[in-house]
Amino acid sequence: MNFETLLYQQDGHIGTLTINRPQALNALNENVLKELKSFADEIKTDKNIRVLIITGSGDKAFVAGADIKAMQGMSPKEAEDFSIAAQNAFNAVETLPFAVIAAVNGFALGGGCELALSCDIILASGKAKFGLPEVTLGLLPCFGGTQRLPRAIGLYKAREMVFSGEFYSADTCKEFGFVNHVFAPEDLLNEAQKLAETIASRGPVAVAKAKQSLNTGFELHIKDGLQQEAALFGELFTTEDHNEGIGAFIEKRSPEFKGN
Ligand code: CO8
Repeated sequence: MNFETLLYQQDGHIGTLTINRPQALNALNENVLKELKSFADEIKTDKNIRVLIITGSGDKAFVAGADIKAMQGMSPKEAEDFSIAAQNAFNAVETLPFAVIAAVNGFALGGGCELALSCDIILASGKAKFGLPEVTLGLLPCFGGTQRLPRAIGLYKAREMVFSGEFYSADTCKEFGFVNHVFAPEDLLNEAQKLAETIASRGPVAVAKAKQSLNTGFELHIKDGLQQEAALFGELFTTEDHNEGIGAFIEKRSPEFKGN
């Protein structure tokens, strides 16, 4: 995979994607969004990948938002299209059929915070800062922030973050409930890798279907969510992995999941 604004490295079942525009604090321009969407479309069928870690290049930023310089002079139609392109890219990340961990190594502002919110698990460095400062620019969060943030932390805290445009520490965001864990900056990637290894050792189809049940079930009436959960559970009984998992437990050994 060859991209201008993204770096990708794969080690066994774990991929690491780095948003790589450090000169602009990894801000998301049209090219990054296009490449992110192509990347997600390309890896979604790769059965070898079990976990993706997303991080930012350099030690200052995860992603400092949409590229403000590129937004200058946009027409209303271009702005709407830009928003839709970003939403499409983030939807593609959110629906990847394996776990995606955001390793937030610095500023996660605007589109950067929204990118993290499209990941399954958010780990942050103690020096990370999160925020949706769009209103400070006379704009609103339009890469999914007004939708994913209240679903993650509730409307009241989301309104405070969106209306104030303030930056929040990683610890505060952990209290708010959308940051899973906060680590010393030098430990962040190792901790992300450790969690990724744990998840990668589990049944990959089970993780994929659990993700589907959690993410799509969250939007459904509980009755329909439960029905979907039961159906997905049934589907797992068509996999070799479920025989391996149950067999390994009975034989008192570690399972070796193949992903089918
Ligand atoms: N876009 C473009 N360039 C950026 C961005 C950005 N979001 N953030 C930083 N940069 C650039 C700076 O311009 C600077 O470049 P240069 O050296 O050429 O001047 C370089 O990165 C380093 O940044 P700073 O010198 O500002 O670094 P500081 O440490 O002083 O400050 C901050 C770091 C606090 C992160 C500061 O850079 C900042 O406030 N950045 C903007 C954060 C922000 O407002 N993000 C939200 C953007 S809006 C958004 O994401 C969604 C809106 C979607 C609308 C789309 C509709 C079309």
